[in-house]
Amino acid sequence: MLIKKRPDWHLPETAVTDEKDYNHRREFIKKAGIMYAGSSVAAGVATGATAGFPEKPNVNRKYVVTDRKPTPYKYVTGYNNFYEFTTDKYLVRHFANQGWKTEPWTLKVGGHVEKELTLDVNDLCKEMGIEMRVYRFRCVEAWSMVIPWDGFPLSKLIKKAQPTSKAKYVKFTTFMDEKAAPGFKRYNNYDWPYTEGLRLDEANNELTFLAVGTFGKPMPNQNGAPIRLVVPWKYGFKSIKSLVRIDFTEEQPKTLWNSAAPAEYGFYSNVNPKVPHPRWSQATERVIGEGALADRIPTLMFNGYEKQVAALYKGMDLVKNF
Ligand SMILES: Nc1nc2c(c(=O)[nH]1)N[C@H]1C(S)=C(S)[C@@H](COP(=O)(O)O)O[C@H]1N2
Ligand SMILES: [Mo]
Repeated sequence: MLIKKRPDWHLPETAVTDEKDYNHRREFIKKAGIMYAGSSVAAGVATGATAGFPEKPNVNRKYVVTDRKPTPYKYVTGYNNFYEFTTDKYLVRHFANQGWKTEPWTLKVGGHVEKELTLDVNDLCKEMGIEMRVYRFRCVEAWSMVIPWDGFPLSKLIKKAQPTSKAKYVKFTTFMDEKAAPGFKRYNNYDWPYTEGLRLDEANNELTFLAVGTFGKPMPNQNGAPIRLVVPWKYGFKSIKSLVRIDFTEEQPKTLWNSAAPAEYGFYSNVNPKVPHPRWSQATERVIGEGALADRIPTLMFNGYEKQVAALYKGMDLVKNF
């Protein structure tokens, strides 16, 4: 059995799997008789919340990406990080669709709130309404995509939850079911469950999104069904998947990656081309897409969302608070 002490992104960039390996994996998947998701939605791939989706995506034109091509569906749903299942990006789709049930699903909201909430995710979708936003997505491993997400702003749920004056941060927690996902035992050096955190004002920023789908369809399991966070100006690991709890806290919450390697994965983790990862540059990124896995483009400050978020960090030392 493979026991990895360090995740993929602890390897140098050149060690990251290239397109040739992707084709190997496709062969493996075919031979094993596993359905391969092509460029359209594959039959038999489990998804999360199915209620509340509009017939046609309700695109919010305020949040579109005009300077880059959208990433094809097969990469968005076939090249994933979800360590609860496997550290192999090309096989997450396989392991996340072997009976893991993501509907129905309960999300609890607690901590410093007026009243604890226990929410059925389908009911929540209907109540909040679903819109589509296209965001840039930048992984700390220096690759990127452009992804259409379906969901609603986190601020809408925060309003419903009514945090008290003690609430200064928001803590997010992923599901933990050792029977449903092999990663908990295999990578037992991590402090499971996967947790993440934001400052309350970051959580209330207009961009911070709870996604329940992609490409106008309910969220595929491998992308974090049925409900996940999307924080487009931060490195991808902040966009925690398959949420079971959201808690309002007084203190800055502990997070899985910050606990695992505090010198490498800061609490803030804002995309910043000028602050290198200790073992690689963050100045450029590899664009994931057809025949262009090696194309590199410059990385933008706050992943191109400076206008929307710079005010959150006014006067802060962004090197110290990386
Ligand atoms: N629970 C959980 N959430 C997670 C991860 C994970 O391993 N577990 N990986 C993170 C990382 S490193 C990235 S880049 C994104 C990947 O999201 P995607 O597979 O939908 O592109 O999910 C983030 N959220
Ligand atoms: Mo990532």
